[in-house]
Amino acid sequence: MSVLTELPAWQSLWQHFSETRHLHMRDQFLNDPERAERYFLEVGDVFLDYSKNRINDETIRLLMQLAHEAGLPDKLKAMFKGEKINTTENRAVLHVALRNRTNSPIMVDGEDVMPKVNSVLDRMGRFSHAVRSGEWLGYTNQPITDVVNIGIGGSDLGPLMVCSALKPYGHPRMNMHFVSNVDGAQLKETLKKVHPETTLFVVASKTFTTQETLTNALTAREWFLRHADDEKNVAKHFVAVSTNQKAVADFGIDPANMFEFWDWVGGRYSLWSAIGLPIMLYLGVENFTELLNGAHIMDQHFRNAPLEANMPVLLGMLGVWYINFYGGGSHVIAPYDQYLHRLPAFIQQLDMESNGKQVMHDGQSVDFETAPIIWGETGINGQHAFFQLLHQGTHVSPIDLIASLERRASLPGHHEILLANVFAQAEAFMRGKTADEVRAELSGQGMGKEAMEALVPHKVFGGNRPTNTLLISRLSPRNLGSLIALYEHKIFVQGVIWNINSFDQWGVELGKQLAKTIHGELTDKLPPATHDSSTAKLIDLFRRYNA
Ligand code: G6Q
Repeated sequence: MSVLTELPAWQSLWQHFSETRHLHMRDQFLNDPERAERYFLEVGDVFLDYSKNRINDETIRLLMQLAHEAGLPDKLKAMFKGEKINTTENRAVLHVALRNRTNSPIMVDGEDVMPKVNSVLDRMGRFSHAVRSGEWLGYTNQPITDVVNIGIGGSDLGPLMVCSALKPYGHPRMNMHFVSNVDGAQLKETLKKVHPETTLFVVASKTFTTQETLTNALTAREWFLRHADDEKNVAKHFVAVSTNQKAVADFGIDPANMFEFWDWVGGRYSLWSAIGLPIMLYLGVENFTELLNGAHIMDQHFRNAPLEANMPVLLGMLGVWYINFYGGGSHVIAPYDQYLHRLPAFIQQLDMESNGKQVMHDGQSVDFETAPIIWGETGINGQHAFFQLLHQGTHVSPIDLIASLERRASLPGHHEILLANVFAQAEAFMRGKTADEVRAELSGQGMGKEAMEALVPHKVFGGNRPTNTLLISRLSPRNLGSLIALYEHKIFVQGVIWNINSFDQWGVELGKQLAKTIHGELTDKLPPATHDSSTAKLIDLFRRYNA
């Protein structure tokens, strides 16, 4: 038995679960007019309505007791203080330092990290300003019009998601492109759209050893040199973002064109660092700073608010309630905003890579579930597709419905329709539709009794399906910063409860090693002798097709 499952609060939560699981939220709302008022939180311009969850005051009390018993307050302090909480890599975890707007010292190995954070931010700012203003010129003295970020995973998804989300804030001359896939197609299609004289490549890799990124970067460089001829022109069109200066120099990018970050920034938590350079190039220094400010607001709230009024803590503990007690193994992210269409993919990596773990800090196996499967799509499109399962399927999956309140002035009428859908879905997931309600509806349409009774079971919705409604005033850099930090901290909370290391990723590292042997066999024609018969057959098939 793990320490967690022996904690008094864990045991009490099981008891509480068996006493309350039959309760229906519809009745809870009827019997408690204050419910929506009580289960509502506001941080900056982020509003969370968590009243449509299968909880009562006792649930919250016990979940908070569990957070205390699991040591959340101390572990939270340890992260902010720069302690090496990433135990398997012996690293601090300090994405919060990257947006520490008060500039208070944060020490790692006896050194305050803030001066170097600020100095890289300054360099990024000067460079972005030069590119955006047209002062930075390409090899034929033309300003940059296109930025191609070459990176994968944490060195791709964050900047890609933020640049898509904040498109209305983007520089009108700047077109942003993101190449992560090594299949050749993504790079080929991107290169068709850009011109070597006006394109800036940002090669983004924390380690600068990732095969996909280096392969794409080399191909981009060859393409560039086919047009630009002279090696000396590379400096005007290629910059690197990395922690590995030597590998950047070996690759042929002048370290003067490298923007640094540090091993205490996890890949999936790195958009606030130099990995965010494409964001700054696109949005400008002021908007990037606003993104940091928004995250800082959430950091301060997370650090200082009491647990029961702490937005990331509540979201994290509600997740624990469903994952560990209800046995819900998935969680849906449904942004009602096309600009946020990459948010589900971003949070999917953030959560599943952080908490997709099966051993605790001490190496013992867990005896409880950890990270849920995160999935999703823009909510309105999801409604016309997988929401069927969410309403009537056998899986119960909590859903985060995310939207902004202020209408976009440019297209009247749209926003009301959108928000009506958000609120109606949340209500329907909570209430469901009873057999009597279905009968009343069908008889109102004049349907005969026999036909009606045959149809009733199909049109009944059990409801009682949990949702969080997360609203922001508007999709601004500041609010997006707060929203991302909210999810980062929610994931941290769950990692603490489960006593797992949320900041390593050995499964991803394995992927980086695995392909190497087979790559040699595909290219060098070595006999694929060391594999199982299936893998050997597949390798052989590939060779025959490419002989
Ligand atoms: C993020 C992950 C992973 C990583 C990529 C790219 O937390 O570790 O997604 O970002 O594998 O790694 P590099 O930045 O080192 O190329």
